[in-house]
Amino acid sequence: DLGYPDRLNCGAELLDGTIARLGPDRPAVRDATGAAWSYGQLRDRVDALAHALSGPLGVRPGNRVLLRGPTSPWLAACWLAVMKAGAVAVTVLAAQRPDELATICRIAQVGHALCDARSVDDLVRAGVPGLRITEFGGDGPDDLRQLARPGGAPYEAVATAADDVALIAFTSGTTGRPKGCMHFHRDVLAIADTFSAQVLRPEPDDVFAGSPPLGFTFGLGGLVIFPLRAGASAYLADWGGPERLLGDIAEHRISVLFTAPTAYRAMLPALDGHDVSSLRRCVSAGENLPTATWQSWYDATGLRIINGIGATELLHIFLSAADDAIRPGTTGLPVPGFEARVVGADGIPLPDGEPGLLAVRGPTGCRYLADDRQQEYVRDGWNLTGDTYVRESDGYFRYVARADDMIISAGYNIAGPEVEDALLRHPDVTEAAVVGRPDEERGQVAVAHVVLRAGVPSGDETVAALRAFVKSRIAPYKCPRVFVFHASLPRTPTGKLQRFRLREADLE
Ligand code: 3SK
Repeated sequence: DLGYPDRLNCGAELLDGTIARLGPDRPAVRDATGAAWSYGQLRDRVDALAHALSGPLGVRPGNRVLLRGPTSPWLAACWLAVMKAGAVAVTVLAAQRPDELATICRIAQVGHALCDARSVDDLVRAGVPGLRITEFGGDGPDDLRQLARPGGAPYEAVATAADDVALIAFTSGTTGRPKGCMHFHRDVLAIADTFSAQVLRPEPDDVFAGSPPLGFTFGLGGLVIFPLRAGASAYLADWGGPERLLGDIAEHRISVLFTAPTAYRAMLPALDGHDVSSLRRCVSAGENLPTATWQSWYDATGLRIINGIGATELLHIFLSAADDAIRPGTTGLPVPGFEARVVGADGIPLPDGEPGLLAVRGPTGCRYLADDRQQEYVRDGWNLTGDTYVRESDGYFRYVARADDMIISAGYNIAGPEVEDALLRHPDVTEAAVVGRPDEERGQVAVAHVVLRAGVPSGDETVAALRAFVKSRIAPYKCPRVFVFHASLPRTPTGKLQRFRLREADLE
């Protein structure tokens, strides 16, 4: 029990609560255009936006408000204003296309949208009946920035209940129909008071930055909720590639970095000439972190990546470890406040060392909006994340694969991520995904989809070298039978590998 009162508004807690503790003058958010707002300035803008929402825009507590745009201080301010106004934020990705946006608006019954002027076309094209779109970030006379000029009266946050819905975050996983995950005001604070407070332990002088967009709860937590709860600041910008992120780290003295394994791998060859000495915490989530990537980042920077697994259904990270507790090759331990176990298909816990389904429970949890997949995700109060894990005898949790991604070949179980880790240790490999292909004789065979370092030929010699390399590191039966070379691998807008697309392409 995190001891929250029955009446709780997470927007007010994150802003006014932090100002009450640390004063209004500390830096809060900044961006590449030179905008740099203190906590007091951020609150002025948020309050002006909240007045505009509850006044001329006619948004009432409980109304669903879609938020869309590139990562920016204005997008963060709009999210906070929606919270303070007691409305429900429906966060979407700038990358989502009109059809997806229309589906989300229908499921979440969205009536209002606050949309960055740069991302408005697709939302208009979605043609959502009755949707009132207000733009922000532009210079037009109707822009929200004009409606919400700072300097007015403070806004008294709506006295929401701790378990009123604050946000609906959409996920379609790596495939499938979108599902809206509802999270309460208390959930928003809970992720800051568990993973962030206990594993990251940020200080007010920390500067947060990273690549996940605010429409992905990994980014919303890491770049808005965690820094504000700690009285720290955030540099808010979209992912612009490894060079840009490294430049931003040096220029803005970033100390807490949130990104995914692919971005750590992409930054490695570009590290030379960039000053990353300000970094003290590097968080990786969104995908399995191969040990090879952890080790290369450690060798190059001396920094131990904090690995974590989270889910939109649980809002943020629930297994992780920091500092001396980090054990490369594992995800870590349940974040204080969460419990985790490995269960069989019948939901009964398995002995340590045996692979099974990861089951988690804690202060946050899955509440799908009007979706009967709820019964599959939550059983007996435990959230089944769809990941296969092993719990080691010392209590550490080791990722094996997504439950539906295990390859069964001639009776052997092959976990794609273990083979990918072996491949990624080869200096010529920059990305790897290992998936199953149906095979008459063996049931399935493992196929390696590989991105090679620029200039490395993709011929038989490379295949032979990769085969020999993998066989020298893991049991030879796990070595892929087939190698396919690509310029890049298919990913979701949140950066997750789309293995199903590789499997489908392989069958064509
Ligand atoms: O989907 C994920 O992997 C994730 C990771 C960290 C925090 C939140 C999410 C959704």
